[in-house]
Amino acid sequence: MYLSEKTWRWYGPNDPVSLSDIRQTGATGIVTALHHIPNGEIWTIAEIMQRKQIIEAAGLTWSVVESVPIHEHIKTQTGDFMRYIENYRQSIRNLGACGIPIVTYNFMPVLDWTRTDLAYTMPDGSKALRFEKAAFVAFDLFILKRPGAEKEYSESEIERASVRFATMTEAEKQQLTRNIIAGLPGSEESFTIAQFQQALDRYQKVDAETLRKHLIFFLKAVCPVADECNVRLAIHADDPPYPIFGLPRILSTEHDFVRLVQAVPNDSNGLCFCTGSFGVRADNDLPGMVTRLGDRIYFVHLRSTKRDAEGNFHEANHLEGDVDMYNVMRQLLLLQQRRRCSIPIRPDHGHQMIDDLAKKTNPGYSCIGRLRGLAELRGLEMGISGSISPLS
Ligand code: DNO
Repeated sequence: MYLSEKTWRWYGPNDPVSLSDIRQTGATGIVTALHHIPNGEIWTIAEIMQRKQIIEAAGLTWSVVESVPIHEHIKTQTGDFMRYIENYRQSIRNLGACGIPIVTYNFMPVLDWTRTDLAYTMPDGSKALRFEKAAFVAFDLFILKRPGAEKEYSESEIERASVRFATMTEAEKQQLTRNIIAGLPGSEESFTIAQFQQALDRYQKVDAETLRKHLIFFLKAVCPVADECNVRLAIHADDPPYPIFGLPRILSTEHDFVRLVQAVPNDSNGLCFCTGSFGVRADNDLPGMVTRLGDRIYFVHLRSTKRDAEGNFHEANHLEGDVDMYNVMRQLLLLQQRRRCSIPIRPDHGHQMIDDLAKKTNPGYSCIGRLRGLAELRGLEMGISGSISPLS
């Protein structure tokens, strides 16, 4: 029976969760990146090996890179983008030479994942990440004051945002601004308001189809190299999975990914299947996506979100919320039997809870909440594995 490989995201030597902590979680694989290397620069073999040795000395394996970030110039095809693509190819070659088999990345313009509230109190007293629509719109309209933004929202959204903004204290406005543009863990970019507007302006001529063309161009350049050195690329879903700040987003649905594979069929062109990101859209059929896209799923983020009619969502416990985790896990297990391999999974975004409430933690990446998530997911997997035949 092929079971998933249990992995854990580690932000490197400064992460408050240490490698020896991670060994006690039940994870065997590490998901990490060389966060100190500036976006666009080459990851050298020496740097990769140094990190790999630290991980192996702790009795763990470096299973996945998350992420080798894509320089903004590659997304907009401006400036030195050909040099950055060449650098990316070299980083992939170097990772391949060091035996790191999977590289996650995303192609979201300007911002990586986005939330408005990093400490939303759940009924049980733990803290969750949340995307609150009214706060987000209030930031866009009344703090950023993005030209033309009001055209993108309905009257009732604008009304709710105005009411919300009127109740915010100065400190809350600053906190909201920081949450949105100062960069969540792993996003590698952080902006002031003025820099942020400039970064948005660079996309004035880049609509969704242009951005998709740029992604395809990038993959056509990088996938042949990745194929050759046995590295698999895994694109992460947009989070949230729709356009924000007037920026295009092109990896929000099953169809988006299918189009990418049709354009670049190389084996290395794969998906990081993130149930929490895709799951924010009710029209994404998650268990069905595992079955249909399965040959290309090289890495999996397991978490659940709970959405409401106003467009808010928060991170739910891993087995609750809108994600049908039972059927996702079941399809994943069947997929691994069909492919005769283990696929790395990681528990994503746990709640801040218990002792972690008093600690400084990376938002979404505290230890105990993810430990709970991993334990629940392992139990679910084991239970389902007992009910399916290894040959099915
Ligand atoms: C958030 C993460 C993302 C992800 C990148 C992949 O928690 O899932 O930041 O790492 O989008 O490039």
